[in-house]
Amino acid sequence: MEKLIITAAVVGAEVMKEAQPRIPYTPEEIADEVLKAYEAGASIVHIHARFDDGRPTQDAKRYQEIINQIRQRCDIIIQVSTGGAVGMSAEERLQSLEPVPEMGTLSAGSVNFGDGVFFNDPIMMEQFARRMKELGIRPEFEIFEVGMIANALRLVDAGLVTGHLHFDFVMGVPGGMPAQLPLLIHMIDQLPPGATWSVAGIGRYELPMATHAILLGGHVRVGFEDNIYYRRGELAESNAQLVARIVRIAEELGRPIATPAEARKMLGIVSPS
Ligand code: KMH
Ligand code: ZN
Repeated sequence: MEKLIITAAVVGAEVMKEAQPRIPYTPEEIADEVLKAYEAGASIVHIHARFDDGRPTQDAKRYQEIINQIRQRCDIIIQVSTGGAVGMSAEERLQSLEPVPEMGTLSAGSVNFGDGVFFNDPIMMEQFARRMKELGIRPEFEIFEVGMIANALRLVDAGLVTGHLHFDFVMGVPGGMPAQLPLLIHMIDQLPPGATWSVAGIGRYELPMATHAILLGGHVRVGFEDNIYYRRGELAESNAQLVARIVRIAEELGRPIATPAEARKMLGIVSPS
């Protein structure tokens, strides 16, 4: 089977230090956490920027600082969030693309998200796809609901996303699709030939969904953005601890781990930023 790409989502927009004291906020904290996840086996890092006090921001300079810090430490593939936090405008969210990272997320539709709505109407999706195409950034489609695969493929049909297609199924967000194996299999069936996919299971669903993905030939995302626990009632020590567990399971199940260079080839990413 294909080598396994592990994405470490080391910091999202929602979890605060009050809930997980080890979540990184500053560029230095984020880059240190990324290095540990890379050393544990992650080949992609998915990042959100935070102010020093933990508030989420999509400020281009802040992303540039984080990218610079990561680049001083390792050659992991850097994927920025264009989702930001619920309630941010498209213009605000698009700023994270300005440092021209290798990858960016492209959320393929609107979805209830906790108590709010994560808004991505067709005009916004086109805007995000167009900007990533202009800058040569490889999108990762974020799929929170089954129908979003068709939304993503509409962008492909319109010529706004070209080249290799990569999908991330986010399963278990309160308001989005549940983390259930039959749903995952149904979604895999909808993908065009040659597309790659990963699963981000939220909370307690992270580990079982990751294990399903390893067995089904997909890829895996883990990290504090999605899950702060190692097991029930026990906070994870680091993002690296969550990555290391996936590496051990994958090795037992016969999936060697992709290096960043190998992942770049698999995802059609031409050159590091
Ligand atoms: N924070 C969520 C509202 C992404 O990174 O692109 C959106 C999100 C998706 O996390
Ligand atoms: Zn995110």
